[in-house]
Amino acid sequence: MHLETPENKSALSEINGINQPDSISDAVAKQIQQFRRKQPSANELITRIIKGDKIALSRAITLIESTNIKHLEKANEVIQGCLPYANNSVRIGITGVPGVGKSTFIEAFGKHLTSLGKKVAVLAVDPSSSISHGSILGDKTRMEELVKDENAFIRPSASGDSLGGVARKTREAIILCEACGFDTIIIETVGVGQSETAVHSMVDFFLLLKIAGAGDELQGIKRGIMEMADTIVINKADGDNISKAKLAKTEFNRALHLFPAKKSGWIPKVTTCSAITKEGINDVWKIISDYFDLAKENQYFQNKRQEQNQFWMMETINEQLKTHFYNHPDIISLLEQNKKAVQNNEISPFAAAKILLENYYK
Ligand SMILES: Nc1nc2c(ncn2[C@@H]2O[C@H](COP(=O)(O)OP(=O)(O)OP(=O)(O)O)[C@@H](O)[C@H]2O)c(=O)[nH]1
Ligand SMILES: [Mg+2]
Repeated sequence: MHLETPENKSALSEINGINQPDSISDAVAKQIQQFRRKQPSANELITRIIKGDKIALSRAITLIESTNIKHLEKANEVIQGCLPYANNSVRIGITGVPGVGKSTFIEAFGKHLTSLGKKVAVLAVDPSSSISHGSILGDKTRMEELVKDENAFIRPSASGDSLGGVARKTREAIILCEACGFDTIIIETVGVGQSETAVHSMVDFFLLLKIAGAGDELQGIKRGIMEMADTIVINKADGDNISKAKLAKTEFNRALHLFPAKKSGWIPKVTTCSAITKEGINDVWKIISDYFDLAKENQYFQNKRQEQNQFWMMETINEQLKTHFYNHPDIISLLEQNKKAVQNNEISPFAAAKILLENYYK
């Protein structure tokens, strides 16, 4: 073997080692080291989350969102460990069509809450975010103040191809946020599709954000969403819009009266606000706290949470059964064959389903 000596130095040789080039700063080197550092154990994460450590909270939520089985096992351990410290919060769902001002509203509303001494976590359910990379992340600039607030935590929507999966991850993240000391959890969702129903089933209070339109306010609102709302807030009630917003408020109030009474005994309220001037933001919180006073007094709050827990147990079972079925190696190829056969009318859809299920259970 040819050994390198100082005399026959070659550029390919590193026998004497080389000095770090100046371009690698100590700070960057430290960051890289930290990045490569051993992942904290589940117990470490639990201890840190309970102490209110937001970095540990973020890391644990990342585990929840991972598709790696090992991460998921660890995530489950962390959730289990946090569970006794969770549940002590109010959970508020906020929905509204794109552009209605959800992000701006959450910024103003969240700041109002932290000024009252509350600790606010903002999460999102947005199944489309696998494409748009998280609506909250994209407009963190709209939550400039809240992002910097020590008593706030903002996390963009988990990505995923099924609403059920995204919703489960958000629900688990709620538990971790609560264990971390956040007493007000806001769940944002875009007012399109099925995601409102999923959010409605994980929150205590549901807020529908609207803007005053060209007069016919009720047009285009799905009845189901109106029915879920505990309050309708007409945003952008500023400048020339104030009188239109007031008219819209009357119209919504009238429409809400046509819906059957809520099990909670609560009569939904309509109010106006401006997320920009902050006018009316405190009234929104007043309405929400009135609701909580009522629902806690008449036990609806506690009962609804129990029902939701059962619902989520069933949902999780459904979700996992489906995932297991569709990822089963035998099923994947058999499914493709049967899809073609059904398409070519060689077999009925029911007979094909039977074959697949029988193969799965055998
Ligand atoms: N005048 C006025 N403009 C507002 C108000 N709230 C939001 N806006 C504006 O409306 C636009 C949309 O606001 P966003 O907060 O991004 O709306 P969003 O509902 O989060 O939209 P998506 O994230 O796309 O679903 C922005 O240009 C805001 O500045 C308000 O109270 N008054
Ligand atoms: Mg937004």
